[in-house]
Amino acid sequence: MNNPQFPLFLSTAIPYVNAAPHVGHALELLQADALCRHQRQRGRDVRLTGGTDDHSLKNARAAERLGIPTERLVAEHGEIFRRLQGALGVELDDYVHTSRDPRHAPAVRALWERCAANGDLYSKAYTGRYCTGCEAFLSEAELVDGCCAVHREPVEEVQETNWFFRLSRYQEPLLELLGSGSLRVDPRERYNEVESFVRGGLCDFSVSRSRARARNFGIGVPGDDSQVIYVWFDALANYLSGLGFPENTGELARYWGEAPAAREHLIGKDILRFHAVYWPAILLSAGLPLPSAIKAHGFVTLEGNKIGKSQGNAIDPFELVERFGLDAVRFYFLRHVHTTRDSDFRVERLIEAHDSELAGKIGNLLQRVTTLALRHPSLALTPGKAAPSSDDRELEHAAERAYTEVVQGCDGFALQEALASILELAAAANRYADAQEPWTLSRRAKAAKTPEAAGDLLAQLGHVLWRLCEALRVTAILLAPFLPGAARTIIARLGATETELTALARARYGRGPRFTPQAGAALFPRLAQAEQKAKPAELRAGS
Ligand code: ME8
Repeated sequence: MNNPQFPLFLSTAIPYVNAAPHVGHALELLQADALCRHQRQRGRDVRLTGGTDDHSLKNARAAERLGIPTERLVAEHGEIFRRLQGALGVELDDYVHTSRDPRHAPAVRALWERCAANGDLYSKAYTGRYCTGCEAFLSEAELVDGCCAVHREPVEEVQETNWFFRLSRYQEPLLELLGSGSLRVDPRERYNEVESFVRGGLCDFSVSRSRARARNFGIGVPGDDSQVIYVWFDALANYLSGLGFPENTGELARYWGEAPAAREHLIGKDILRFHAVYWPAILLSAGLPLPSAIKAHGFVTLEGNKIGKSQGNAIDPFELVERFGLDAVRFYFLRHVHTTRDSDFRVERLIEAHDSELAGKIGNLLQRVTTLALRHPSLALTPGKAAPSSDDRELEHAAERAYTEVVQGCDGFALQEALASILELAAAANRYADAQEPWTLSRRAKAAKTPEAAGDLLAQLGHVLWRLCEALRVTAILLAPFLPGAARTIIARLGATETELTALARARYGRGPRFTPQAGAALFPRLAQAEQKAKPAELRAGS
């Protein structure tokens, strides 16, 4: 349901806070932020949410290792996760810390009670193999030499009486939802994975744990004080608790009610089953509306291995922003980390991409155009009266193509392609400048012998510069969801107003205002040179 008339609820996953955030968490926030900003440019009412997943065993164990109360660990780490959005220039509308937000526990209990009332919860004695990394029991088929295939750690045998959720009841309804497209899963390969998992038969799963195993940290099972609610049942409910469930709030009705709205979860591919199978089944049981789409991104890897909090290979996103600046970091993760496939993190690539693509194609063009325009302060930048030349038309087509492809890239969850199209527009503008040689027009106009000759050359120069400013204006609007700061700078340097950036419809070539270019520092100062001065040894080692 991608109708811009309907509100869009988009959530990020809520991370465990057993250690500091890494670039995988940054990737997810950046993708969500870019998607939401793009939708807002299309006039959409969007709510973007995040939070922290506090009641996990791994949080409790991390606190034990540090010798501090779990409450303190989740509060301290939770604040670091919360700060990450600001550092990345991400704007979330809501943030739920599951152990501290007063809205959360009542929502989890209400959800539980609805499932219980529907006859889907029952208690049984059970023996299973639990992976704390996944926070899930694993089947025999999911183990490799007794270890979790993802975390490569031995699983623990657990014998307990737990509450179970009757997932087995929901195989047919889930297949129907998936097959009909009411529950979309992107990309296609992830859809296939979910579909074949559901088709293979669904087993009931444990939705509680003993208080002892949970280190007494969690939300109590209603009516059974010996158990706390399983961390995934608890965490998934954050999507509702932030909207005020079970209270009948306006926000709940707007974003998660019966009225048409898109309800989308952006997650990593490792937690697909929880979102595309368990969560819809819980909602079906509770008689609540379902998500309409699950978008699964790939992993950021280091030398082929998933970057993880406890893998010893974490890369600190705060440090990256500090060292390379926000534009470079946002650009790298949205353009050079594939949206849905795994991508290896390489700092050399980040530097090179910033310098050759952002600085080389967009920054350089902006500098050339504004500098030249400022040499002729009284020159009006206006499109000429003559019919557009074939070069003019080519540039216009490049702008139209970029517009279409940005929309396709965002709708198709291929953000790297949207950004590639914007760069292609900048490349077309550079080709146009090279062909029209406005600097030669400027020189010849200044050296012209007669006012008429100078006038013709200046009119031609005004026309070429207007076309280049227009291409930069369209570039800025299309770029705004990805690099909001850089987009604002481009618009300011063109002497246009920031409201240009608020509506995607403004990104049609030819609708530009009167430009009055302004002087300013280089938009994307080259990183390679700065790095060579700051950290020569490190750069050499990596290059
Ligand atoms: O799974 N690359 O928390 P989490 C890309 N609490 N994304 C990555 C990544 C990487 N290397 N590592 C992690 C949880 N992520 C649960 C979520 S939601 C109700 C509960 C992504 O801290 C991961 O795929 O392990 C997930 O989407 C998010 O970061 C939080 O992961």
